[in-house]
Amino acid sequence: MPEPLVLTSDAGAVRTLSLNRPAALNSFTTEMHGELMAALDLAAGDPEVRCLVLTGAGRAFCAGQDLADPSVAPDPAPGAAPKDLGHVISAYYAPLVARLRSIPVPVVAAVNGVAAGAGANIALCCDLVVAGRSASFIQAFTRIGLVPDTGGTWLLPRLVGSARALGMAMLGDKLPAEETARIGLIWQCVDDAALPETAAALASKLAGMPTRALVATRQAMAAAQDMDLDAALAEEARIQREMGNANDYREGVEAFRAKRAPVFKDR
Ligand code: T3D
Repeated sequence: MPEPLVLTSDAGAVRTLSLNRPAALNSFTTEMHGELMAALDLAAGDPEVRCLVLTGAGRAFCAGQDLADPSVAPDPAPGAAPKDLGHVISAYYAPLVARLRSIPVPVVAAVNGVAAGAGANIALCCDLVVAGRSASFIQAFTRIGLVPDTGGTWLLPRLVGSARALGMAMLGDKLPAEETARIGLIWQCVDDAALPETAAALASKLAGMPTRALVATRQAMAAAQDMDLDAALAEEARIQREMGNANDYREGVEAFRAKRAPVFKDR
């Protein structure tokens, strides 16, 4: 049996998915895309899973596209036809971003080492990003003549403003995790040794929270970026009406009034 390219482990209601091609810094092949999507679909459909952690096996989080993949890398033969990278993005990376942004549970990225190219933007697509101090983020695209993909053009200016987004994307420099936390690109930078327990604690906390409200918060904040204030206020009213009809709201208020811990169950 070949080694799985995505490892799955459960601890209570938290499922951890680890990208598992450490010799190539967990860079993406089509097979790894397939295994990751299947694992995300399984988690989305499993009512016992209330939070996901995405991380990498070995010393890296993910180095983006596997540049040794012959179906993607340019053929050095003179006159060889160029590969259709648009297809690679539309068939693999765009659906992965859409899945991560719509999955019905919160997602924590535990960035354990370098996150480059699509690997960086996959981490940044997650709801909370926590990184070990030795980790780094590289918008590696321009280094090889490409533009940011995997949601980078949308995410980066929203996370850190267009001046920093353009600097990161055009220069392609390695940003240490500590600096990314300082500029608000990620949620938190912790000592390497503390990363697993920090990510687990964050995920466990999120797993005990009202899942539906967390996911609606992700969606509402993303949608509001393209709205004026009046539209955002109207959207908040629409979503809050939905939340008000859910069991978790009743449970949250009852628990508050009874001075006990709430037990949220909606998903
Ligand atoms: O289809 C398309 O191309 C469109 C989609 C694009 C999406 C993208 O993600 S484009 C960006 C692709 N990624 C990169 O350009 C990053 C390439 N990697 C690096 O720049 C460096 O490896 C790192 C900065 C990430 C880490 O550097 P370092 O010094 O810590 O490690 P290393 O020695 O460079 O790499 C270790 C091994 O991993 C090495 O293999 P070896 O020599 O030990 O057998 C290296 O070749 C391999 N590796 C690292 N990144 C990739 C990779 N192999 C294939 N693809 C990679 N992306």
